[in-house]
Amino acid sequence: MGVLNTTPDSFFDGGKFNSVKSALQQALLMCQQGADIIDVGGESTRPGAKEVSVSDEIKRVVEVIAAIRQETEVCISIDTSKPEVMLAAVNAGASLVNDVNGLRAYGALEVCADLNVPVCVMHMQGEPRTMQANPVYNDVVDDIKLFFEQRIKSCCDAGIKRENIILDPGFGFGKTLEHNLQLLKRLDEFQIFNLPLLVGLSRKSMLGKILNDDVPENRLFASLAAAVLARTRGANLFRVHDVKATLDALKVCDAINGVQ
Ligand code: 7PM
Repeated sequence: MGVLNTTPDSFFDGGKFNSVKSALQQALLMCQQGADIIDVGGESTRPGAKEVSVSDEIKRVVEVIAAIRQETEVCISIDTSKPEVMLAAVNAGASLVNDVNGLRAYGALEVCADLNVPVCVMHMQGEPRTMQANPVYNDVVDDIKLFFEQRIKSCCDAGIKRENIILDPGFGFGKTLEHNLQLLKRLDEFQIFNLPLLVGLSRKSMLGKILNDDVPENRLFASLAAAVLARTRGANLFRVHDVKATLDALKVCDAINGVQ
């Protein structure tokens, strides 16, 4: 899954892809490099992000999704927590909903059930603006397992098919470095649900903390190491900025896993 930020102030792509044309170019490049999914995000609720109205967010993502859809058949996911944006994005050609809020917004479960699309349910403790202030868990893996159990039940009760659910522990979302390391080390424990596991580790600040490097652009090699480690513990989908590099690393990983 290649990351395509349409926000003018996104943390890595930093406004480079804020026009539809350059967003499309970046999407096509990631497809060429082997991405199966393009994750289109236009949210304004991330830490430090500027406030943008729902209608502006819809306009931005719909334009980009429509442009990608015109050029390729690639699966497009919409990275949003807002049911209005989910609906508009799927109508414009997206076929997967990626929600960092785990479909907890009012109306999100119902919209996704109606749309009958796969959903990525991510764990986040707290909310983006304050989540990193003082994250606390009893046991981070056990607590997130319980969260997944509850969200899977809510999804199924709302009419979302169980086979349409993807789980994501939400690296960096209301977690200390210790929590993130624990999650990565014990990622295999989430295989109990028998559902696909998505991980977003690409260029995240947890890697910056390990490297003692504040610059996201300097975290590619650390991101590849993290992706490989996640793969050996059962991750199925990888939300990344660097598609070709990650795919190469994962190919080596899978080749070794396939050997007798
Ligand atoms: C600021 C804070 C900017 C966080 C960007 C981010 C994930 C995701 C994101 C993830 C899924 C980033 C994040 N992360 N969706 N969207 N899983 N499913 O580092 O880990 O890209 S945004």
